[in-house]
Amino acid sequence: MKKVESSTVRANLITRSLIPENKETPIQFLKDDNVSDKLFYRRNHFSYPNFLTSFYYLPIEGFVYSSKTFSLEEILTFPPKTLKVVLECAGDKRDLFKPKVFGEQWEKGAISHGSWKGVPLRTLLQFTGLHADAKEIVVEGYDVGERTDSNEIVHFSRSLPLEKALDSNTIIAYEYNGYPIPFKHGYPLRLIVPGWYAMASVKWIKRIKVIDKKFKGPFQSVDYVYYPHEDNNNESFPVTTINVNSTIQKPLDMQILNTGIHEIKGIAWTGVGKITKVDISLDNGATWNACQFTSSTENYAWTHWSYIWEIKEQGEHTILIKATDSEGNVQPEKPMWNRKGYGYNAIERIKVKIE
Ligand SMILES: Nc1nc2c(c(=O)[nH]1)N[C@H]1C(S)=C(S)[C@@H](COP(=O)(O)O)O[C@H]1N2
Ligand SMILES: [Mo]
Repeated sequence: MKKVESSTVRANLITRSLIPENKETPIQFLKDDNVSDKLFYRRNHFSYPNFLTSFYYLPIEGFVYSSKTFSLEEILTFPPKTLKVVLECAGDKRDLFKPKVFGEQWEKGAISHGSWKGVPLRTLLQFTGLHADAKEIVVEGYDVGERTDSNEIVHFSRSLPLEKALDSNTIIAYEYNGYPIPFKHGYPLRLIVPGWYAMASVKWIKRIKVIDKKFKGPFQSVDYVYYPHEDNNNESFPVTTINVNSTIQKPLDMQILNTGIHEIKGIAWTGVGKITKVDISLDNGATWNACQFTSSTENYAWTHWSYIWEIKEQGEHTILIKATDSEGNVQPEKPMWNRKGYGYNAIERIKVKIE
């Protein structure tokens, strides 16, 4: 009998839908901080676009002094910036909301981490200039399709307010982990908006348009809006910054363990500032202990944490994890329920049984 090599036993993406392709990362089994495209979650609103990548140009137009079309070669000549960034889908952990909400039932794997290299958007805008009335920058993707709510045929497009668009960390990326961006993740150019939920990071950029008003595209005015109420749109507000959050990677939820010593470990991340603290509770929140950081803590990147647990008592145990960031944001006990199920970040909770 042929021996099965351990190198052939590996994790795969978990399929949520095939057309469009929506698949999540098996986050419990992820070891790499530069997530390879094999394990990078995929979130698409439409089928993959068809366009000539060998004849690619990026136009910037609208409320600018002079429109300009950049070639890829020209973009590669500008001073680059490389950033380690968490991309998290706003719908990550959606399946945990109670009551449940409609939409892709993402568990904990609609998140990735890697190194993006590109040119700050502001560098390109220095060539075109901005009109005094300029208000927002719209970034349009090559992908198109029909909206289920309006039957309208639209491109995936999103805007950024000037302040975020001109932030030196908002980049037009052309490399991921040292290589051209994999096609499914936005080749040849992708907007990367560190600190914001990943709907802002538009793939396959077709053009950039400066406008003098608020952008009203459906991926901004219908979707990616927090609707706090079940039956009306009162008090709604846009989804932007990533909430402070954490995920346990080991042990697994509902795993059976022996008495003894176990390492509990995982990741924590936030959209503003850095992770400053990750606390663990093994008694349903009565007492909390600090976890150790096992990686550096940096803006926009995820942080690894670990806790060594010595457990002698058999039976069921709940493990709670609560991250805090440098802005004082803490994971709440209850998530902010909203009709479209965005931004879930309640205290991370799993159960294990000790035998
Ligand atoms: N052009 C385009 N950009 C897009 C999307 C899309 O459907 N089309 N989806 C957005 C959403 S909601 C997420 S979560 C991320 C997913 O990026 P990934 O597929 O590289 O993981 O891309 C964002 N950018
Ligand atoms: Mo998303």
